Amino acid sequence: MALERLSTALSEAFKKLTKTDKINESHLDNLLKEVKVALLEADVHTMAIDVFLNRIKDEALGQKIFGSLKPNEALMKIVYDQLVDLLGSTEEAFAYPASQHVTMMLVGLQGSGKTTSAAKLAHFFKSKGRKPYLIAADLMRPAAIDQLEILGTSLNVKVYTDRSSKNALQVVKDGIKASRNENVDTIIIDTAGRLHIDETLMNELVQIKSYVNPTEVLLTVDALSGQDAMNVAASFNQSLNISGLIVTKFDGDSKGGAVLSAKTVAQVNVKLVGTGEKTDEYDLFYPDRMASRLIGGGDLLSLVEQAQTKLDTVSLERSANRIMEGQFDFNDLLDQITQMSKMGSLKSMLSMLPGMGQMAQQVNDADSKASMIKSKAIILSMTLEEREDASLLRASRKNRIAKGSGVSVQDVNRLISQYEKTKEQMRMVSRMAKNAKGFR
Ligand SMILES: Nc1nc2c(ncn2[C@@H]2O[C@H](COP(=O)(O)OP(=O)(O)O)[C@@H](O)[C@H]2O)c(=O)[nH]1
Ligand SMILES: [Mg+2]
Repeated sequence: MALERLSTALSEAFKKLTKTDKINESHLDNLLKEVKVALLEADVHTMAIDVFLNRIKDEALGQKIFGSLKPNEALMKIVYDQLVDLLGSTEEAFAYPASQHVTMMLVGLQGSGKTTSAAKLAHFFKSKGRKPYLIAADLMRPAAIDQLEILGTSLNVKVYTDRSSKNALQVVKDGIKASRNENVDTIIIDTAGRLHIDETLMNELVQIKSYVNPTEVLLTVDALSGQDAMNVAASFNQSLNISGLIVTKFDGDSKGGAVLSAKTVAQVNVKLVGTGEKTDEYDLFYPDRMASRLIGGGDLLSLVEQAQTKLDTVSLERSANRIMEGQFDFNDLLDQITQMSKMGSLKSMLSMLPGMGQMAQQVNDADSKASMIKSKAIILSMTLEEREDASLLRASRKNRIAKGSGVSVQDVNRLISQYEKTKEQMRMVSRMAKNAKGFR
């Protein structure tokens, strides 16, 4: 995921405070300094950074009673709450009543991902039982029409095209008229972009918007474009009053700061992130889940949701609940390993588990398969008692386990220390989660 470095920097900054019983202002200043560097590196807009850091400072200094939390946990909760706020609204995106007919318009610079995102939206709405209909109103490049038609066809979604027209507004009018003869309820309009914002483009878009009166005007911005994305967003917002952002190319090497800047700088919320070129590579954007991931708290809800199609969700939820209760033994670890091996990429899975974000970055999916098999063998060689109580694992037992699972004693030690570390992090996260409103 983009923002991995930010997530690492945040958890490292907090880790330094774990041994501190009382947090004073200089601890706080140091933490904020480190967070600031991390945010700058992630290409978060300076205006958003200032607002964010000031709020954390105000909250932390103003809060005298930390409840049952340790000070560093209380601080983590403050950072979490402010991150959620920085990331936008927690209102669910695109949650229209089934009976509502919706129209949306995609706008953005050339190459920012409009056409791809139009197809992703069609995919999304189809998966929600809606009946999407695409209109190809980018007449700048003939290839753009073909591109949308190919994507739409692959999704079995009707695409309205008029290759003879030079007038985008007319194409939209005709397209909407034609849609009335189809059994559709979600119209998605792909529009033309330019390399830079220009007046002709804006006028065309403003005309289309005022004719259509769309439910949503969605701006696509490329996560790779860094702080520039926010200037683009602010200026589109001024002319078109956009209803949400789609941050594309959130996969790959993008720094991803756009998602942390949008609300403060451009006054728009991110609604969707694109995570690949394919029509099913996107995620709805949930500020609370993203914040939780960023502070190393994982993203259990997404994990549970993603797993629903593939896994025994009952056991997964039970395991998530146990983790949230601060219980975590080798059986849980074994359970996680088994589930993960069913789900494909360990890296992406790990990044959703509390406290595992940093581990996720060190993971290489090919190596991890081998080590997963090894870890599983080690746990299976433990007795049931040992799996529930790691303190039983003294030297002679470790030798027996190593022999039984065909690995070295170092391997066993490695797994145990990995387990201890994870358990400690989870304990911290769960304590915090119990106190954080809306955390889970
Ligand atoms: N990796 C990645 N590539 C994307 C994503 N969204 C779009 N692209 C690619 O970016 C390029 C431009 O996208 P396109 O939809 O044609 O942009 P448009 O000019 O705004 O319509 C294409 O090569 C897409 O495959 C994304 O979320 N991740
Ligand atoms: Mg396009």
